[in-house]
Amino acid sequence: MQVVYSPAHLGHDTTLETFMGMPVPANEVAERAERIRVRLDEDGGFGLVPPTEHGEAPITAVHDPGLVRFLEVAWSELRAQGIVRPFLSADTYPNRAMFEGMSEAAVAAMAREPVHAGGRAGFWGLDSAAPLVAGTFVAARAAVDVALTTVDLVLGGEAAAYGLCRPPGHHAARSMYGGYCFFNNAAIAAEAIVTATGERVAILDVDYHHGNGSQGIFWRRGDVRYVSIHADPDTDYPYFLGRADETGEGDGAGENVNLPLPPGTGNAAYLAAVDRALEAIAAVPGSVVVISLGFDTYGLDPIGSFALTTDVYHEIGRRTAALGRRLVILQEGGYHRPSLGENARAWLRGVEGRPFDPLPPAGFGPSGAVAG
Ligand code: Q9C
Ligand code: ZN
Repeated sequence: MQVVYSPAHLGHDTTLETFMGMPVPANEVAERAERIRVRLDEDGGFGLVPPTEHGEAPITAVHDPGLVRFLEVAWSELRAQGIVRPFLSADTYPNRAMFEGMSEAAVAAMAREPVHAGGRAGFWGLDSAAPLVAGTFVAARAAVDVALTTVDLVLGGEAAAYGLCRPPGHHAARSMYGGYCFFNNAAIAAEAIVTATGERVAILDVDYHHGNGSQGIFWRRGDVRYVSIHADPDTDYPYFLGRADETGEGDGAGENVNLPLPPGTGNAAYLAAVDRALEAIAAVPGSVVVISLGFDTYGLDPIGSFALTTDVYHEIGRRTAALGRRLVILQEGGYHRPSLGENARAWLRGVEGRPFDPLPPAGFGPSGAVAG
């Protein structure tokens, strides 16, 4: 299988993020993508290809141009305002209750983008867990090109291809970044497939978290079905979306399928949800499925509560390929660094119908440079 990868992600890296107001070690770090790249290389069955430049038009097909401009200038504005920080994170968010009692027209007139970098980050951001640094915009643009190049490979005839996107994307909405995501790589890919083929497209989101951005972008759309298996928002980020009764509106009524699962979910319950999700995809026409692939469902993940094991990723890949549709597989989350490469390898070998054949633990072979 072809793996699309760009080193541009290396420019988007931090050592800290904030969680409930406190600095904590960053989860979404450059080492994640490097671990996966090295492990797939060790497998010997994957070919690495660079992305091609696709420009801004596919991004503004699903995102507000204002969000794109903010992300482009946010770091230099922070510096120009003399705010010395290792990363940009919001000061104040426009909580919906701030505008309570005001008319839609009054809110539209008053709730405009401020000048202060911390206020602007609040205007465009969802939460404090998506630190923005000097290389973030270039990395996020490259992740979109990785996704669109993966689409090109599949529309060009490959049965499946894998885009090693970083930063991830599924929390980014039309006019909002957040949850380590800046541009919604999977949504941009799905939109590009609809435009190129005229077919309906399904997104299967198996990241631990609900992909609120993908759900929102296609909420009223009848041509993109969004199916997600994730942790219950009662207990997990993004808290305010992801419930089973969110099914879409208008042309999109019935096209949004949320399958929330409780903390502690293990292999058997998860696989049952996978079967339900695949049934929801098989029920609609179309020849291409976009996969939002997260490994934060793994038992040792530092921010997830599920208990999946590496062998079950192989099985999920196998069952997903058994749909008989072409797969655009895009990386989202997954934060237990030592297992990331092996989990990706298992999933992708499952798709290809190759046996799992575990490799020895990373760090004891020629890739000792990334031991741990
Ligand atoms: N204590 C993705 O997996 N909250 N994003 C983290 C950590 C934000 C996850 C809290 C989680 C965002 C793509
Ligand atoms: Zn996640």
